[in-house]
Amino acid sequence: QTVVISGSGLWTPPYSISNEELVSAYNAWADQYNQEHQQAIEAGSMEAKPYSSAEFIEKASGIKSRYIYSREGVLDIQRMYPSFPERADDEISQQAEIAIAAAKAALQAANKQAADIDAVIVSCAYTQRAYPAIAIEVQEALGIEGFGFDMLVACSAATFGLHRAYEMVKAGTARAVLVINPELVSPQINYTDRDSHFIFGDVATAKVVERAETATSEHQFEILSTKAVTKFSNNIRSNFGFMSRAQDVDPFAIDKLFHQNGRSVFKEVCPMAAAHLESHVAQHGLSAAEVRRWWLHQANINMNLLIAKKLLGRDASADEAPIVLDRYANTASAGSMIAFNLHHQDMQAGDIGVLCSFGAGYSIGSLVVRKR
Ligand code: CO8
Repeated sequence: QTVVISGSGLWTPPYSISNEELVSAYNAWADQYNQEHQQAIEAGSMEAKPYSSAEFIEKASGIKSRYIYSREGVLDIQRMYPSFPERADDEISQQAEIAIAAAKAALQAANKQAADIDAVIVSCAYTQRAYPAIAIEVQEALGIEGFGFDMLVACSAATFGLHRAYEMVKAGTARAVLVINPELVSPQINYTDRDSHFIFGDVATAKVVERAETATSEHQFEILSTKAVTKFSNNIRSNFGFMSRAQDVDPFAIDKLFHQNGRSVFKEVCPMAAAHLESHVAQHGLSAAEVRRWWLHQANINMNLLIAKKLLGRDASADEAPIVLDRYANTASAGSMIAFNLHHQDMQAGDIGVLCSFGAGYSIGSLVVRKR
Protein backbone atom coordinates (compact mmCIF):
# COMPACT_ATOMS: atom_id res chain seq x y z
CA GLN A 1 0.00 0.00 0.00
CA THR A 2 1.60 3.28 -1.09
CA VAL A 3 0.76 6.07 1.36
CA VAL A 4 1.04 9.78 0.55
CA ILE A 5 0.81 13.18 2.15
CA SER A 6 -1.64 14.75 -0.30
CA GLY A 7 -2.41 18.12 1.23
CA SER A 8 -0.99 20.56 3.70
CA GLY A 9 -2.70 23.45 5.52
CA LEU A 10 -1.45 26.34 7.64
CA TRP A 11 -3.31 28.77 9.88
CA THR A 12 -1.26 31.83 10.83
CA PRO A 13 -2.65 34.03 13.63
CA PRO A 14 -3.66 37.55 12.57
CA TYR A 15 -1.49 39.13 15.30
CA SER A 16 2.24 39.21 15.85
CA ILE A 17 4.68 40.62 18.39
CA SER A 18 8.13 41.82 17.33
CA ASN A 19 11.23 41.33 19.49
CA GLU A 20 11.30 45.06 20.13
CA GLU A 21 7.70 45.14 21.41
CA LEU A 22 8.24 42.08 23.58
CA VAL A 23 11.49 43.39 25.06
CA SER A 24 10.07 46.83 25.71
CA ALA A 25 7.15 45.33 27.71
CA TYR A 26 9.44 42.92 29.59
CA ASN A 27 11.96 45.66 30.47
CA ALA A 28 9.18 47.95 31.72
CA TRP A 29 7.90 45.05 33.83
CA ALA A 30 11.45 44.41 35.16
CA ASP A 31 11.79 48.10 36.12
CA GLN A 32 8.49 47.94 37.98
CA TYR A 33 9.48 44.67 39.72
CA ASN A 34 12.89 46.01 40.73
CA GLN A 35 11.33 49.19 42.06
CA GLU A 36 8.74 47.27 44.06
CA HIS A 37 11.44 45.07 45.58
CA GLN A 38 14.12 47.72 45.83
CA GLN A 39 14.79 47.24 49.54
CA ALA A 40 15.10 43.47 49.33
CA ILE A 41 17.31 43.74 46.25
CA GLU A 42 19.56 46.26 47.97
CA ALA A 43 19.69 44.05 51.07
CA GLY A 44 20.75 41.15 48.84
CA SER A 45 17.80 38.92 49.76
CA MET A 46 16.30 39.16 46.24
CA GLU A 47 17.87 39.34 42.81
CA ALA A 48 17.08 42.20 40.46
CA LYS A 49 15.46 41.19 37.17
CA PRO A 50 17.95 41.79 34.35
CA TYR A 51 16.94 43.44 31.07
CA SER A 52 16.16 41.45 27.94
CA SER A 53 17.51 42.53 24.57
CA ALA A 54 16.21 42.24 21.00
CA GLU A 55 19.80 41.85 19.69
CA PHE A 56 20.44 38.93 22.05
CA ILE A 57 17.21 37.23 21.02
CA GLU A 58 17.88 37.42 17.30
CA LYS A 59 21.50 36.32 17.64
CA ALA A 60 20.80 33.45 20.09
CA SER A 61 17.68 32.12 18.36
CA GLY A 62 17.15 33.56 14.87
CA ILE A 63 13.72 34.81 16.00
CA LYS A 64 12.64 38.31 14.96
CA SER A 65 8.92 38.09 15.61
CA ARG A 66 6.23 35.59 16.63
CA TYR A 67 2.56 35.18 15.74
CA ILE A 68 0.08 35.09 18.58
CA TYR A 69 -3.60 34.18 18.95
CA SER A 70 -4.22 37.19 21.18
CA ARG A 71 -1.87 40.05 22.02
CA GLU A 72 -4.12 41.14 24.82
CA GLY A 73 -2.45 40.77 28.21
CA VAL A 74 1.00 39.71 27.00
CA LEU A 75 2.34 43.27 26.70
CA ASP A 76 0.41 44.58 29.71
CA ILE A 77 3.00 44.89 32.48
CA GLN A 78 0.31 44.47 35.14
CA ARG A 79 -0.53 41.06 33.63
CA MET A 80 2.21 39.51 31.43
CA TYR A 81 0.17 36.57 30.17
CA PRO A 82 -2.44 36.29 27.42
CA SER A 83 -6.14 36.60 27.98
CA PHE A 84 -8.42 33.87 26.64
CA PRO A 85 -12.00 34.46 27.75
CA GLU A 86 -13.57 31.15 28.71
CA ARG A 87 -16.11 29.88 26.20
CA ALA A 88 -19.36 28.11 26.94
CA ASP A 89 -19.60 24.35 26.37
CA ASP A 90 -21.74 24.87 23.28
CA GLU A 91 -19.22 27.25 21.67
CA ILE A 92 -16.26 26.03 19.65
CA SER A 93 -13.07 25.96 21.76
CA GLN A 94 -10.18 28.23 20.78
CA GLN A 95 -7.96 25.26 19.99
CA ALA A 96 -10.60 23.54 17.85
CA GLU A 97 -11.20 26.85 16.06
CA ILE A 98 -7.59 27.14 14.86
CA ALA A 99 -7.41 23.39 14.17
CA ILE A 100 -10.45 23.68 11.90
CA ALA A 101 -8.92 26.59 9.98
CA ALA A 102 -5.73 24.59 9.24
CA ALA A 103 -7.74 21.43 8.52
CA LYS A 104 -9.92 23.18 5.94
CA ALA A 105 -6.81 24.45 4.14
CA ALA A 106 -5.32 20.93 4.12
CA LEU A 107 -8.55 19.36 2.83
CA GLN A 108 -8.69 21.91 0.03
CA ALA A 109 -5.06 21.33 -0.92
CA ALA A 110 -5.73 17.57 -0.97
CA ASN A 111 -8.99 17.89 -2.99
CA LYS A 112 -10.82 16.07 -0.22
CA GLN A 113 -14.24 16.35 1.36
CA ALA A 114 -15.24 15.45 4.90
CA ALA A 115 -16.76 12.21 3.55
CA ASP A 116 -13.34 11.07 2.31
CA ILE A 117 -11.77 11.19 5.79
CA ASP A 118 -12.06 8.31 8.29
CA ALA A 119 -9.99 9.59 11.21
CA VAL A 120 -8.86 12.84 12.82
CA ILE A 121 -5.71 13.07 14.93
CA VAL A 122 -5.06 16.25 16.89
CA SER A 123 -1.41 16.09 17.93
CA CYS A 124 0.32 18.97 19.69
CA ALA A 125 2.20 20.05 22.81
CA TYR A 126 -0.90 20.89 24.90
CA THR A 127 -4.64 20.40 24.67
CA GLN A 128 -6.81 22.96 26.39
CA ARG A 129 -8.82 20.26 28.17
CA ALA A 130 -8.54 16.53 28.73
CA TYR A 131 -11.96 15.55 27.34
CA PRO A 132 -13.92 15.43 25.17
CA ALA A 133 -10.96 15.23 22.79
CA ILE A 134 -10.30 18.33 20.67
CA ALA A 135 -10.07 15.93 17.71
CA ILE A 136 -13.66 14.80 18.27
CA GLU A 137 -14.83 18.41 18.49
CA VAL A 138 -13.08 19.12 15.17
CA GLN A 139 -14.49 15.93 13.65
CA GLU A 140 -18.00 17.01 14.59
CA ALA A 141 -17.53 20.56 13.30
CA LEU A 142 -16.22 19.33 9.93
CA GLY A 143 -18.87 16.60 9.59
CA ILE A 144 -16.38 13.72 9.45
CA GLU A 145 -17.56 10.20 10.27
CA GLY A 146 -15.29 7.62 11.89
CA PHE A 147 -13.12 8.48 14.88
CA GLY A 148 -10.73 11.02 16.34
CA PHE A 149 -8.26 11.24 19.20
CA ASP A 150 -5.72 13.62 20.73
CA MET A 151 -2.07 12.84 21.32
CA LEU A 152 0.66 14.82 23.11
CA VAL A 153 4.35 14.37 22.36
CA ALA A 154 5.53 17.99 22.84
CA CYS A 155 7.91 18.98 20.03
CA SER A 156 7.43 15.69 18.19
CA ALA A 157 3.64 15.56 18.32
CA ALA A 158 3.22 16.46 14.64
CA THR A 159 5.70 13.91 13.26
CA PHE A 160 4.49 11.19 15.64
CA GLY A 161 0.89 12.00 14.57
CA LEU A 162 1.86 11.56 10.92
CA HIS A 163 3.53 8.25 11.84
CA ARG A 164 0.23 6.99 13.29
CA ALA A 165 -1.69 8.21 10.22
CA TYR A 166 0.77 6.43 7.91
CA GLU A 167 0.35 3.17 9.85
CA MET A 168 -3.44 3.47 9.90
CA VAL A 169 -3.68 4.03 6.15
CA LYS A 170 -1.13 1.29 5.44
CA ALA A 171 -3.02 -1.15 7.65
CA GLY A 172 -6.38 -0.24 6.09
CA THR A 173 -7.80 1.11 9.38
CA ALA A 174 -8.64 4.36 7.59
CA ARG A 175 -8.79 5.43 3.94
CA ALA A 176 -7.58 8.91 4.75
CA VAL A 177 -6.49 10.62 7.98
CA LEU A 178 -6.45 14.28 8.90
CA VAL A 179 -3.51 15.11 11.21
CA ILE A 180 -3.82 18.55 12.85
CA ASN A 181 -1.36 20.44 15.07
CA PRO A 182 -3.08 23.38 16.80
CA GLU A 183 -0.10 24.76 18.72
CA LEU A 184 -1.69 27.27 21.07
CA VAL A 185 1.34 27.66 23.30
CA SER A 186 1.19 31.31 24.46
CA PRO A 187 -0.83 30.51 27.64
CA GLN A 188 2.10 28.38 28.90
CA ILE A 189 4.86 30.95 28.35
CA ASN A 190 6.42 32.79 31.25
CA TYR A 191 6.58 36.31 29.78
CA THR A 192 8.42 37.48 32.93
CA ASP A 193 11.38 35.18 32.26
CA ARG A 194 13.93 36.76 29.94
CA ASP A 195 15.50 33.36 29.15
CA SER A 196 12.33 32.04 27.55
CA HIS A 197 9.85 34.90 26.96
CA PHE A 198 10.89 35.18 23.30
CA ILE A 199 10.94 31.55 22.23
CA PHE A 200 7.39 30.58 21.21
CA GLY A 201 4.58 31.52 18.85
CA ASP A 202 1.07 30.23 18.14
CA VAL A 203 0.10 28.50 14.86
CA ALA A 204 -1.89 25.56 13.48
CA THR A 205 -0.86 23.14 10.74
CA ALA A 206 -2.64 20.16 9.18
CA LYS A 207 -2.00 17.38 6.69
CA VAL A 208 -4.06 14.80 4.82
CA VAL A 209 -2.54 11.30 4.63
CA GLU A 210 -4.15 8.81 2.25
CA ARG A 211 -3.58 5.92 -0.17
CA ALA A 212 -1.80 6.91 -3.37
CA GLU A 213 -4.60 5.35 -5.41
CA THR A 214 -7.20 7.81 -4.10
CA ALA A 215 -4.95 10.90 -4.16
CA THR A 216 -5.76 13.51 -6.81
CA SER A 217 -3.92 16.59 -5.56
CA GLU A 218 -1.16 18.41 -7.39
CA HIS A 219 1.54 17.98 -4.74
CA GLN A 220 1.83 14.44 -3.40
CA PHE A 221 4.64 13.05 -1.28
CA GLU A 222 5.00 9.30 -0.85
CA ILE A 223 5.96 8.39 2.71
CA LEU A 224 8.88 5.96 2.29
CA SER A 225 9.35 5.32 6.01
CA THR A 226 9.06 6.73 9.50
CA LYS A 227 11.51 6.66 12.41
CA ALA A 228 11.12 7.71 16.03
CA VAL A 229 13.09 7.67 19.25
CA THR A 230 12.49 9.01 22.77
CA LYS A 231 14.87 9.38 25.71
CA PHE A 232 13.69 10.78 29.05
CA SER A 233 15.06 14.19 30.02
CA ASN A 234 13.99 16.85 32.54
CA ASN A 235 15.74 19.60 30.59
CA ILE A 236 12.47 20.82 29.00
CA ARG A 237 9.53 20.51 31.33
CA SER A 238 6.17 21.87 32.49
CA ASN A 239 4.66 20.57 35.72
CA PHE A 240 1.19 22.04 35.24
CA GLY A 241 -1.53 19.46 34.89
CA PHE A 242 -4.76 18.00 36.17
CA MET A 243 -3.09 17.19 39.52
CA SER A 244 -2.18 20.83 40.14
CA ARG A 245 -5.38 21.65 42.06
CA ALA A 246 -5.02 18.65 44.35
CA GLN A 247 -1.38 19.52 44.90
CA ASP A 248 -2.38 23.03 46.07
CA VAL A 249 0.25 24.56 43.82
CA ASP A 250 0.55 28.06 42.39
CA PRO A 251 -0.22 27.90 38.63
CA PHE A 252 2.15 30.88 38.16
CA ALA A 253 5.13 29.10 39.74
CA ILE A 254 8.07 28.89 37.33
CA ASP A 255 8.00 25.09 37.18
CA LYS A 256 4.28 25.09 36.23
CA LEU A 257 5.09 26.93 32.99
CA PHE A 258 7.42 26.03 30.14
CA HIS A 259 10.99 26.08 31.43
CA GLN A 260 14.18 24.58 30.13
CA ASN A 261 17.89 24.24 30.44
CA GLY A 262 18.50 25.58 26.94
CA ARG A 263 22.26 25.04 26.84
CA SER A 264 21.97 21.36 27.77
CA VAL A 265 19.16 20.84 25.28
CA PHE A 266 21.31 22.34 22.57
CA LYS A 267 24.30 20.16 23.45
CA GLU A 268 22.41 16.91 23.88
CA VAL A 269 19.78 17.11 21.14
CA CYS A 270 21.92 18.27 18.18
CA PRO A 271 24.11 15.13 18.01
CA MET A 272 21.08 12.88 18.69
CA ALA A 273 19.10 14.48 15.86
CA ALA A 274 21.99 14.40 13.37
CA ALA A 275 22.73 10.71 14.08
CA HIS A 276 19.01 9.88 13.86
CA LEU A 277 18.63 11.57 10.48
CA GLU A 278 21.80 10.06 9.05
CA SER A 279 20.70 6.55 9.97
CA HIS A 280 17.15 7.17 8.74
CA VAL A 281 18.18 8.21 5.22
CA ALA A 282 20.82 5.41 5.19
CA GLN A 283 17.93 2.91 5.60
CA HIS A 284 17.05 3.86 2.02
CA GLY A 285 20.63 3.59 0.77
CA LEU A 286 20.79 7.38 0.63
CA SER A 287 23.42 9.80 1.84
CA ALA A 288 22.47 13.19 3.30
CA ALA A 289 23.77 14.86 0.11
CA GLU A 290 21.04 13.08 -1.90
CA VAL A 291 18.22 14.70 0.09
CA ARG A 292 16.71 17.62 -1.82
CA ARG A 293 15.08 19.27 1.21
CA TRP A 294 15.20 19.10 5.01
CA TRP A 295 12.09 20.38 6.78
CA LEU A 296 13.64 20.54 10.23
CA HIS A 297 12.13 21.34 13.61
CA GLN A 298 12.33 25.08 14.22
CA ALA A 299 13.58 25.70 17.76
CA ASN A 300 16.73 27.68 17.23
CA ILE A 301 18.56 28.69 14.06
CA ASN A 302 21.96 27.73 15.46
CA MET A 303 20.66 24.24 16.19
CA ASN A 304 19.42 23.84 12.61
CA LEU A 305 22.67 25.14 11.15
CA LEU A 306 24.70 22.78 13.32
CA ILE A 307 22.57 19.72 12.52
CA ALA A 308 22.65 20.46 8.79
CA LYS A 309 26.43 20.93 8.94
CA LYS A 310 26.88 17.63 10.78
CA LEU A 311 24.83 15.91 8.09
CA LEU A 312 26.23 17.57 4.98
CA GLY A 313 29.76 18.44 6.09
CA ARG A 314 29.03 22.00 4.99
CA ASP A 315 26.46 24.73 5.57
CA ALA A 316 23.02 23.98 4.16
CA SER A 317 21.46 26.65 1.98
CA ALA A 318 18.08 28.13 2.91
CA ASP A 319 16.74 26.29 -0.13
CA GLU A 320 17.95 22.93 1.23
CA ALA A 321 16.89 23.51 4.85
CA PRO A 322 14.37 26.35 5.00
CA ILE A 323 14.05 28.42 8.17
CA VAL A 324 10.72 29.90 9.31
CA LEU A 325 11.86 30.80 12.81
CA ASP A 326 12.44 34.45 12.01
CA ARG A 327 8.69 35.09 11.53
CA TYR A 328 7.04 32.18 13.38
CA ALA A 329 9.50 31.56 16.26
CA ASN A 330 9.38 28.09 17.87
CA THR A 331 5.89 26.71 17.36
CA ALA A 332 6.41 23.46 19.32
CA SER A 333 5.66 20.50 17.03
CA ALA A 334 4.44 22.58 14.08
CA GLY A 335 7.79 24.10 13.01
CA SER A 336 8.82 21.44 10.50
CA MET A 337 5.21 21.36 9.22
CA ILE A 338 5.24 25.13 8.53
CA ALA A 339 8.58 24.73 6.73
CA PHE A 340 6.99 21.97 4.61
CA ASN A 341 3.87 24.01 3.98
CA LEU A 342 5.78 27.03 2.71
CA HIS A 343 8.50 25.13 0.85
CA HIS A 344 7.29 22.06 -1.05
CA GLN A 345 5.61 23.21 -4.24
CA ASP A 346 8.87 23.57 -6.17
CA MET A 347 9.96 19.95 -5.60
CA GLN A 348 10.31 17.74 -8.71
CA ALA A 349 9.08 14.16 -9.14
CA GLY A 350 11.59 11.81 -7.50
CA ASP A 351 13.04 14.45 -5.16
CA ILE A 352 13.65 13.18 -1.62
CA GLY A 353 12.67 15.23 1.41
CA VAL A 354 12.91 14.66 5.16
CA LEU A 355 10.54 15.99 7.83
CA CYS A 356 12.07 15.96 11.31
CA SER A 357 11.19 17.14 14.82
CA PHE A 358 13.38 17.13 17.93
CA GLY A 359 12.93 18.45 21.44
CA ALA A 360 11.06 17.92 24.68
CA GLY A 361 10.85 14.35 25.93
CA TYR A 362 13.47 14.12 24.49
CA SER A 363 11.70 13.04 21.34
CA ILE A 364 12.85 12.81 17.73
CA GLY A 365 10.56 11.89 14.83
CA SER A 366 11.23 11.79 11.11
CA LEU A 367 9.63 10.84 7.79
CA VAL A 368 11.50 10.26 4.54
CA VAL A 369 9.24 11.26 1.63
CA ARG A 370 9.52 11.28 -2.16
CA LYS A 371 7.74 13.72 -4.48
CA ARG A 372 5.45 11.87 -6.90
N1 CO8 B 1 18.21 39.08 26.70
C1 CO8 B 1 19.48 39.30 27.07
N2 CO8 B 1 20.25 38.38 27.64
C2 CO8 B 1 19.72 37.17 27.85
C3 CO8 B 1 18.40 36.87 27.48
C4 CO8 B 1 17.63 37.90 26.92
N3 CO8 B 1 16.36 37.69 26.55
N4 CO8 B 1 18.15 35.59 27.81
C5 CO8 B 1 19.25 35.09 28.35
N5 CO8 B 1 20.22 36.05 28.40
C6 CO8 B 1 21.59 35.94 28.94
C7 CO8 B 1 21.70 34.74 29.88
O1 CO8 B 1 21.21 35.06 31.17
C8 CO8 B 1 23.17 34.50 29.85
O2 CO8 B 1 23.80 35.42 30.69
P1 CO8 B 1 25.10 34.96 31.54
O3 CO8 B 1 26.14 34.58 30.52
O4 CO8 B 1 25.43 36.19 32.31
O5 CO8 B 1 24.65 33.81 32.38
C9 CO8 B 1 23.56 34.83 28.42
O6 CO8 B 1 22.52 35.67 27.91
C10 CO8 B 1 23.68 33.61 27.57
O7 CO8 B 1 22.51 32.78 27.78
P2 CO8 B 1 22.37 31.32 27.30
O8 CO8 B 1 23.62 30.57 27.58
O9 CO8 B 1 21.09 30.76 27.82
O10 CO8 B 1 22.23 31.61 25.72
P3 CO8 B 1 22.25 30.63 24.53
O11 CO8 B 1 23.15 31.12 23.51
O12 CO8 B 1 22.36 29.19 24.95
O13 CO8 B 1 20.76 30.80 23.95
C11 CO8 B 1 18.69 29.58 23.88
C12 CO8 B 1 19.64 30.46 24.71
C13 CO8 B 1 18.19 30.42 22.72
C14 CO8 B 1 17.52 29.18 24.76
C15 CO8 B 1 19.45 28.35 23.36
O14 CO8 B 1 20.16 27.73 24.39
C16 CO8 B 1 18.55 27.35 22.71
O15 CO8 B 1 17.76 27.64 21.85
N6 CO8 B 1 18.71 26.08 23.07
C17 CO8 B 1 17.91 25.02 22.51
C18 CO8 B 1 16.66 25.02 23.22
C19 CO8 B 1 15.61 24.23 22.54
O16 CO8 B 1 15.64 23.86 21.41
N7 CO8 B 1 14.61 23.98 23.28
C20 CO8 B 1 13.54 23.27 22.78
C21 CO8 B 1 12.40 24.08 23.06
S1 CO8 B 1 11.12 23.06 23.51
C22 CO8 B 1 10.15 22.81 22.18
O17 CO8 B 1 10.57 22.98 21.07
C23 CO8 B 1 8.71 22.45 22.45
C24 CO8 B 1 8.40 22.27 23.90
C25 CO8 B 1 6.94 22.24 24.14
C26 CO8 B 1 6.24 23.53 23.80
C27 CO8 B 1 6.26 24.53 24.89
C28 CO8 B 1 5.46 25.75 24.50
C29 CO8 B 1 5.33 26.79 25.61
